[in-house]
Amino acid sequence: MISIKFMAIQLLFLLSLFASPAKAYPLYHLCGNSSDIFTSNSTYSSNLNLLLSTLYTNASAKGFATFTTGSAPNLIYGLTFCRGDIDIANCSSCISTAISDIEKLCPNNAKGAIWYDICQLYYSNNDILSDPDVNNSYRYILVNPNSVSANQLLRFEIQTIALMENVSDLVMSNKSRLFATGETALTAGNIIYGLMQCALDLSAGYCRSCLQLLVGSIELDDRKGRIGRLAMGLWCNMRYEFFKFYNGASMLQLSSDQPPSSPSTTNVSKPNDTDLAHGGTRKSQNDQTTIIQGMDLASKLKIRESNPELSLISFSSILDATCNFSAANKLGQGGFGSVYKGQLPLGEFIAIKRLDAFSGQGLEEFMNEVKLIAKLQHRNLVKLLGCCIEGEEKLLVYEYMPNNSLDYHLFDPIRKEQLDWSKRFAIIDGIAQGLLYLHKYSRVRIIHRDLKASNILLDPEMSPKISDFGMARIFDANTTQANTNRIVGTYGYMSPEYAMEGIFSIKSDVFSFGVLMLEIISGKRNTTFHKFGKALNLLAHAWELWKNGNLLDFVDPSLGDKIPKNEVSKCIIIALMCVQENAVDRPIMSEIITMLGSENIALHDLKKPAFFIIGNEGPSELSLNELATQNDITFTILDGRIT
Ligand SMILES: *[C@@H]1O[C@H](CO)[C@@H](O)[C@H](O)[C@H]1NC(C)=O
Ligand SMILES: *[C@@H]1O[C@H](CO)[C@@H](O)[C@H](O)[C@H]1NC(C)=O
Ligand SMILES: *[C@@H]1O[C@H](CO)[C@@H](O)[C@H](O)[C@H]1NC(C)=O
Ligand SMILES: *[C@@H]1O[C@H](CO)[C@@H](O)[C@H](O)[C@H]1NC(C)=O
Ligand SMILES: *[C@@H]1O[C@H](CO)[C@@H](O)[C@H](O)[C@H]1NC(C)=O
Ligand SMILES: *[C@@H]1O[C@H](CO)[C@@H](O)[C@H](O)[C@H]1NC(C)=O
Ligand SMILES: *[C@@H]1O[C@H](CO)[C@@H](O)[C@H](O)[C@H]1NC(C)=O
Ligand SMILES: *[C@@H]1O[C@H](CO)[C@@H](O)[C@H](O)[C@H]1NC(C)=O
Ligand SMILES: *[C@@H]1O[C@H](CO)[C@@H](O)[C@H](O)[C@H]1NC(C)=O
Ligand SMILES: *[C@@H]1O[C@H](CO)[C@@H](O)[C@H](O)[C@H]1NC(C)=O
Ligand SMILES: *[C@@H]1O[C@H](CO)[C@@H](O)[C@H](O)[C@H]1NC(C)=O
Ligand SMILES: CC(=O)N[C@H]1CO[C@H](CO)[C@@H](O)[C@@H]1O
Repeated sequence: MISIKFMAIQLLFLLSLFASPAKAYPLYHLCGNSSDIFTSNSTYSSNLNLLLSTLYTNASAKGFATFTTGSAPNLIYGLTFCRGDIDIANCSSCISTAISDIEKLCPNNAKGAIWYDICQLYYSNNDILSDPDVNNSYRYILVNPNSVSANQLLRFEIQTIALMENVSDLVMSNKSRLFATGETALTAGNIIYGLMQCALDLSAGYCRSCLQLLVGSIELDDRKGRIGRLAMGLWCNMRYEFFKFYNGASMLQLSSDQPPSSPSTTNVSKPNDTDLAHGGTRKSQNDQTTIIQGMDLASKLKIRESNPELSLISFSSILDATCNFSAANKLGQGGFGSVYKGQLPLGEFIAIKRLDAFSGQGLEEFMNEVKLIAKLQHRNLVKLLGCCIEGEEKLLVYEYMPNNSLDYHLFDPIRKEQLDWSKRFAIIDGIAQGLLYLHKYSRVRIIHRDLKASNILLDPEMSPKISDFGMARIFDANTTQANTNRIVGTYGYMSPEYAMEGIFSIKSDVFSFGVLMLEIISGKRNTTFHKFGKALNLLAHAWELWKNGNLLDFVDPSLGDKIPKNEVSKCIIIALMCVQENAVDRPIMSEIITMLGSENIALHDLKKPAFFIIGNEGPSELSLNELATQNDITFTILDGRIT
């Protein structure tokens, strides 16, 4: 497979190309390299004929087929499938065209791949079936050169991504189909139609990361708001257009223009800007503000566009909602202030963070930060609904999460029983997705800086939502890659470079993520682990077990012994990669997600993690020699693979 040249291309998207669906027209093809040539009338040649004709026959039954034939060195693997909305007759006709085209385009070649609008075919003498293209590196992208207007760009991008994310969810909801379509109205009469698909039999984790990479390509395109896009990998594909290009009704409709389903308008007064600027109290009670809640993303955007100040909420309505910040309403104390539960006049619950006094930032700067953070929308981030500033009071209003935070479940001997491995894995994966969005996919890079179990909230389905993201920004606007003299965060989750020198980057979040993964897998807090007569953290323990080949001893006993051992081991190893002492040795979130979604991961140079001994003065690094002397361990740098 390596020998097929990597090719991610963007061509002008010619609508006329698809004007006549009856005639299959190849969009693109790839062949193996010159050393992959076989001779005519060879065994390989007859195996390939058998493979292609079997793929054709089998796919003519259900629109999808894989097949393997021959024995080494003439072993050959193949995969073909049609778009999920295509009927069998058109499907077999497309595959038949693909077979005759590829024989002409890649004559006597051991490898080939060809894409059409409605079907695709791929074969190779490498085991592409049990080792799919994990990074989705062979992909083909066509874009429509036309763009939406500049004033629709943001809304188009967010709405398209929301649509495609919803469609991806639907793809994965039915394993016997792995295909979905959906639509959403950008403006009245301007409907975006989207389609996503994975090859049947692709594992859920890989299907998800495969689709995610394609959705990610929307934002990586310099934000040009291209009105149509077709992205095809070998194992999954995606397309959206402003016209309906698929057969059948859309399987999902993402509402945008219809009114919110639940009443969400309440009469709260909007602070008077002049008053705010002077830190004074507000007297007028006449303005009407809508609290953005209980609506889908597109409705929110619409309202926000037409009313940019909308997310301001009056202090008096917050006092009402929280019974004057009564102790009974207090949910907890976070790094930046206290959190209260509140209830709006119409009954909806909200969570309110009352920030500790902070300095160094003007009102306008603070508001800009809040607006920016309110734009971040991801299923694994807690939604910021609004804010309130009055006098010295600064409050942020979030959606309320009834299931409390992860630490509440994870570190409780009874409640942790509910967190079986599949839930824990889904939590790890969700946190990774949210963090990737913060680091990479959102419009600004956000470094969380205080990722820990108590900052992971759980929704009713126990799906994780990162909270307190963006707090670092609010507290210090100058923090994207610099040093900080105010070290926020929690010892134990902090990377060494951050704890010691105040240097932070996306890699310090990766470190915290690694600690969090280790906690989720072991069910133990970072600190409670005792070894060598000192409180030694989980990292050292995990490393020691990995070195000694007893990795599974690390796992929380309450998970029982029916865990998928390979997956669990893989997760511990990924966590160890994340807590590497040197930031450059740690993976980035997109790599972590790829690893979480694939069966095999390559281990390059896994080095000792950063060890801390927790003392009264905070963390101090335990040198390798010191640890080795204490326990007579010889550390070695390991390479290898787990399967
Ligand atoms: C062709 O691919 C093979 C692997 O299939 C690789 O070993 C070889 O170096 C490649 N040759 C060229 C010329 O790229
Ligand atoms: C392959 O076999 C066919 C018929 O058996 C024969 O006509 C043809 O010349 C052969 N080709 C080669 C390259 O040997
Ligand atoms: C696919 O082809 C193989 C080999 O001919 C056969 O054993 C298998 O039953 C076929 N599967 C389907 C779904 O037709
Ligand atoms: C193939 O697809 C076209 C366009 O969707 C459709 O009109 C036609 O009926 C299909 N052909 C068959 C044989 O179903
Ligand atoms: C996947 O991508 C990662 C990071 O770019 C790279 O290190 C790795 O070799 C790739 N794996 C494959 C199988 O191409
Ligand atoms: C779209 O996804 C969001 C976030 O996961 C979800 O809340 C919403 O219900 C979905 N909408 C549809 C129509 O499926
Ligand atoms: C899943 O997909 C199959 C194949 O299209 C379909 O027959 C079945 O009804 C779907 N199941 C659900 C629950 O939608
Ligand atoms: C809001 O105020 C208007 C008039 O000022 C009133 O008619 C309406 O009932 C109020 N809405 C609520 C939810 O109190
Ligand atoms: C805001 O308050 C100031 C002073 O109290 C007043 O002069 C101004 O007219 C008010 N603005 C609005 C829009 O109500
Ligand atoms: C909040 O305090 C105000 C003034 O002290 C009081 O009038 C009001 O009843 C209190 N509200 C609640 C819900 O306790
Ligand atoms: C951010 O940096 C700018 C210029 O580098 C400086 O003027 C400003 O005071 C800084 N703001 C904070 C909150 O440190
Ligand atoms: C020493 C240390 O860093 N302990 C932290 C471990 O994690 C909990 C939260 O789960 C923090 O509260 C501790 O401070």
